[in-house]
Amino acid sequence: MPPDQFQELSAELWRSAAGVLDQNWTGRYTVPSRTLYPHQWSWDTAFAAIGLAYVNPARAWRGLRSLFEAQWPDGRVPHIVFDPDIPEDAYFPGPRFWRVPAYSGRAARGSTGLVQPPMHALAAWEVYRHAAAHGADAAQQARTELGWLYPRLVAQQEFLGDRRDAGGSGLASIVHPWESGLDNSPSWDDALAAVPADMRLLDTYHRRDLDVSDATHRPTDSDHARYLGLVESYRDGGYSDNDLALRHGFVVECPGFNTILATAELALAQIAGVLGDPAAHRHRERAQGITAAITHRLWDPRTGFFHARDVRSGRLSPAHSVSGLLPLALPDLDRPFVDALVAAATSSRFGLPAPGYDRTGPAFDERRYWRGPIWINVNWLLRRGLLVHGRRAEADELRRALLCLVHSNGHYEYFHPHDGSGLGSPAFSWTAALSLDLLADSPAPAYARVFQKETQKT
Ligand code: 2M8
Repeated sequence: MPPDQFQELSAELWRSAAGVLDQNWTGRYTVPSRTLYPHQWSWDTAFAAIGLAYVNPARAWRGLRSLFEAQWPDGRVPHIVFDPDIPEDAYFPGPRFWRVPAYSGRAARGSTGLVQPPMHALAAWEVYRHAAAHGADAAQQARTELGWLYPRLVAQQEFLGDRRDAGGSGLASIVHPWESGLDNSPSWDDALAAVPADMRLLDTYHRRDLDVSDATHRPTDSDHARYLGLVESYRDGGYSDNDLALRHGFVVECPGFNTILATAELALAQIAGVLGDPAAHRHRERAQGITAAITHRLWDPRTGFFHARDVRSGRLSPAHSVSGLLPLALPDLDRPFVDALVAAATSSRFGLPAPGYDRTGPAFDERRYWRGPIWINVNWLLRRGLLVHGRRAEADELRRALLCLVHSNGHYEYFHPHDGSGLGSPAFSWTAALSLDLLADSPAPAYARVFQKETQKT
């Protein structure tokens, strides 16, 4: 595309992306989508903040604060925080199903008891980093908000690194596919096969998602029954993480989730530096430890790829999912792994922008979400990974492809892996937010460069 045409595309996309974020702002946080997801979602809030950093940093901070106000005393940050003004039947499973006590005093909102990938430290760092461009008051606010968030972000990491280390391997386990953020990925199929699908749950409860979206895009009824059964089991055990591998039906180490856990430690190292907390080196060491555990536990030398591990059976999932490409975002990943991931990302299995799952795999489904379509957030993480490892040309190409995809098709939740047409919700916040960051062409993350320099020194 000629440069002036790309400039025009950029200006249009900037306006429409800012418009989507505006439209999805509730006054306290950004909803992922007005139609399908009318509450506050955890990692969506982080992605929204990364885009709001350019157009409205005060909203970015407000959203993060609003989410962390619902943090549990044990440090977990809930995957959904419910809006008490939204009717119970607007989203299922709603607060009545989860039966979680509200933890935030007078402003209390109910929540789920699950988590999502801890993207928030990285988001907070990004918002902080851009604050000075908005003037002295914004810079001052950024410093204050960072100070408020830091201990809460540390508590979130400690919950995941400690309470959720069900395999004793130094990795956090997820206890539900919803915790991965890649909900319906074929990566969970093997582990889910051992979970009974109690179809009676679907007679008792109404699937609200099917009222507002196409059933061929959403999880099947039997998968949904398994999801509900897993929530009931975790809920009825008081959301306790004791003896998870013995008591709970789904305990899995996901490469994408743990990559984000490690990058959060790197962002915390940067934040600690700004706040004068001497713990910065401990965060870096934790990131190194998680990186080592990912390569030790989740790499399969036979496939040359990272796979999810079922902690209960000990088996690696055979699926090649985009989450297996995400360790590319780890600055401390050894060169042979980096080369293998770049080769996989550009191979016929994926191709950039990468679909959520192997194009040649038996479970590939062009429309069903997380089983084939292209998502902007995981590709945004892949671009960062390419930048972290100095793959500038591939990163630039991916950036342009993502921007053209969104510009031609709209700010959809996900995109058809062949023709790029928009699927799912049409005005989706993280697609808009990350488009703003891609347009701004943010360079390789500062934490990665510092981290690389320091490890070279030692
Ligand atoms: C999707 O997940 C929710 C459950 O959390 C759903 O399907 O109802 C996923 O794409 C997840 O990653 C995302 O955070 C959420 C809201 O956008 O939607």
